[in-house]
Amino acid sequence: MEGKTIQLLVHNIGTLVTLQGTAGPRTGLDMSEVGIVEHGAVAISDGEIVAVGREEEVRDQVKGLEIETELDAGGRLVTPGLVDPHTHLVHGGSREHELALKSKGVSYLEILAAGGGILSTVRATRQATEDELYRKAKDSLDKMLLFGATTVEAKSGYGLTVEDELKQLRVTKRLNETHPVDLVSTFMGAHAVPVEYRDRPDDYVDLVIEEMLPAVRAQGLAEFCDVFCEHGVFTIAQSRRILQVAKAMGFGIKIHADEIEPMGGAELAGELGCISAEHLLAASDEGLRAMQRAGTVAVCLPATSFNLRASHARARRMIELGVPVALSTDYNPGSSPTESLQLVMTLACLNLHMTPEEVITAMTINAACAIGRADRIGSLEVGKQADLVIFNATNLAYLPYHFGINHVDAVVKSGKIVVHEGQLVKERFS
Ligand code: IZC
Ligand code: ZN
Repeated sequence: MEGKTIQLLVHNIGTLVTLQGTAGPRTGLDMSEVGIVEHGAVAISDGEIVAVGREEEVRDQVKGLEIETELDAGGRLVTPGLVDPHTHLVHGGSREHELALKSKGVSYLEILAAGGGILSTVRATRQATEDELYRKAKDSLDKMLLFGATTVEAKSGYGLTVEDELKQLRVTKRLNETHPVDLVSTFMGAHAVPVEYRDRPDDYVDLVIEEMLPAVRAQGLAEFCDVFCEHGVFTIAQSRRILQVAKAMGFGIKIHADEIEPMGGAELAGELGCISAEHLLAASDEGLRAMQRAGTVAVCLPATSFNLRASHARARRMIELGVPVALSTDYNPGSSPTESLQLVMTLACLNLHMTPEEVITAMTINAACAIGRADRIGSLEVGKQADLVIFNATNLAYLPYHFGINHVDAVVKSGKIVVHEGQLVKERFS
């Protein structure tokens, strides 16, 4: 600590949720241990946390050091920056016309089979320029930040040609370089079978394996590979082929599994050692056990269930079986057009029967594990990146309770105040 300058001291924190303790992913009862400190403070130097805990202790540790900025949290609630581990951030167009179809009872897979759904976003994304995709995604990323997200995963999968997939991934890279929110990039060429391949889906799988994956790898445009394993989309056998090759090439692997039909996607996630499996509404106990053995994180998406008026992931069963649970918006133009992790908090409490403590664990340390970032983010501990949120609330339960509004007062990203009094601090953006 000697000789350091304190870039920022966040003090007068009423309730400081640190998530200190088990490194994660957290399972079972550990998901309820959120490491609360009352009358807390966080000291930051060079973008990293150098002291965190009770205010007297933190002040003692930084005694004699120059403090550049002090931020008074006003006795409110502070948590680690929220981590959104599953989004389809970059895309063209929107699908509000599907709302009327949904309210009439037309299902998600019926809309897709009729050439709508994902395929209508594919048309809009192919038509859009890189700048147009960038501006639209930036607008959503600003909203995510305003709602408290400091790291966001973003998938491709609306190009479905080599060039259009690379175009989407380049937008993610450029946003990561210019926006304060950190992005983690996932290649999802196997998101739908494009119309050109409708009658020969295995040829499309070959294209993904032989051309897309090597191009994405060579250009360093994605860290993870994901597949939409679902009836009418990609089969278990096709998903296995793609993910095995991706793994051998050095990608981390993820799978949209058992969202609508129980297909054995959770079992496959365990078999292949996926870092995470997503949705899982219809996952069997056997599948969940396979995930538990492999340490695969279950990424639950209750805003999608809400919006599709579907059933809900069995989060309580997952927690009981020792599967680590994370939560995400699943932000996308079809099944979950929302950037708000705070809405997801409410839905997770009411529909997945999770407690506010489990919910914050699922949106911080466990979400960080789902994208391979738990060494840097997801908890407020010495040596980690200084990403935190000050909420206009005094306790954790207030966030899911008072729903449909934004409680964020301030966001600190890598030690810089990027949201202040609920507004973006524009000079922090390049
Ligand atoms: O655009 O509908 N579920 N993929 C799998 C999505 C939803 C995104 C979309
Ligand atoms: Zn998804």
